[in-house]
Amino acid sequence: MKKITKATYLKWYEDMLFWRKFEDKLAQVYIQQKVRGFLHLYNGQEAILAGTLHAMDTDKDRLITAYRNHVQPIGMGVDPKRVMAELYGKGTGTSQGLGGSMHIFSKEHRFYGGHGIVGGQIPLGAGLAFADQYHDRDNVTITYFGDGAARQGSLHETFNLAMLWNLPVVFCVENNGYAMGTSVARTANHTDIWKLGLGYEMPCGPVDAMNPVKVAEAMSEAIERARTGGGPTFLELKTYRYRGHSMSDAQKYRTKDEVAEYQKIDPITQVKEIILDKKYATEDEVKEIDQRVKDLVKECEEFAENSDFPEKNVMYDVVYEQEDYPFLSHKPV
Ligand SMILES: Cc1ncc(C[n+]2csc(CCOP(=O)(O)OP(=O)(O)O)c2C)c(N)n1
Ligand SMILES: [Mg+2]
Repeated sequence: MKKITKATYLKWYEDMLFWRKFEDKLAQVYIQQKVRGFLHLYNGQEAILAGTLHAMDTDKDRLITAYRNHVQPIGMGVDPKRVMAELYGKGTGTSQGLGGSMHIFSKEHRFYGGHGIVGGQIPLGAGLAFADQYHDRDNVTITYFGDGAARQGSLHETFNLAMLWNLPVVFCVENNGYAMGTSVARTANHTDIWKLGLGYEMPCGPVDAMNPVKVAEAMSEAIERARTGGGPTFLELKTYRYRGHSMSDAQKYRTKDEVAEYQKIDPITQVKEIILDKKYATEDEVKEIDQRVKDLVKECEEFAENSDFPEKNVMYDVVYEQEDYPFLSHKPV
């Protein structure tokens, strides 16, 4: 595993804080109706991405996830200004403003969405891994999905084939305790989701995903296994989301005390404490990072605000078409 150093902790702190503040800004502009449609935020779950990126080779490995998908592409190298613009529906966005919140995508950065169908990306992740195996490339695909998706049939069909074909993929369930308002305990007879791997003899286990160190360790082992021909792994990343499922969620299914309990083990606070304890940075240096983060969020907001909406014609340029298809007469010339 790549060593976890002072530089790692400082990067984790700055990255996770930026992702948190980026999402806080989105919540704010959503209320102002500048960002519309659905908006699912990642607050609380940042250690998953921080730990995963440490373990990945981001120059070659791939990442796919569900609709809680604004910060992963940023982690993979997509310009955050373009992600913000996409959420605003602006032409400078990652998909020219036509995808919006649930559909961030960047093939160039090996980030494959952004999927609104719960569990839909599980077989797609295996497909990406299959392509790498078929072409003799030693890339690994990380496939994230929620606890709600873990009970979909698509998971079982995919696990079966992924093991049969020994695919280079790491399946990660982000168990944040709830699928919309339904707790994990209400959806199955046992709450150890990682055990679903046992039926397929897939290496599997639980991970404390409020701590990026634990995530990095588990992911490094799994990625190494996949890269060296050892096949898939299934990790249950135990996490928590602080905000509602989406922006319209009265959260009647949980108490404020429950949220507060998890905030006590907040990943950003944990990392900040280590930085200060080990004297990796002084309080003042941490404040400089905080300011940098604030400035970058502002830059993203201004970029999105000042960008134009796409030309209407773009709508016709991005859909599948064939020359002899009979209904093309609406296309502007
Ligand atoms: C196939 C399908 N069924 C239902 C829905 C509606 N739906 C959207 S999100 C969601 C909950 C999924 O929860 P989970 O997988 O735990 O992910 P989380 O939101 O917690 O990240 C549901 C049921 C959907 N989008 N797709
Ligand atoms: Mg969930």
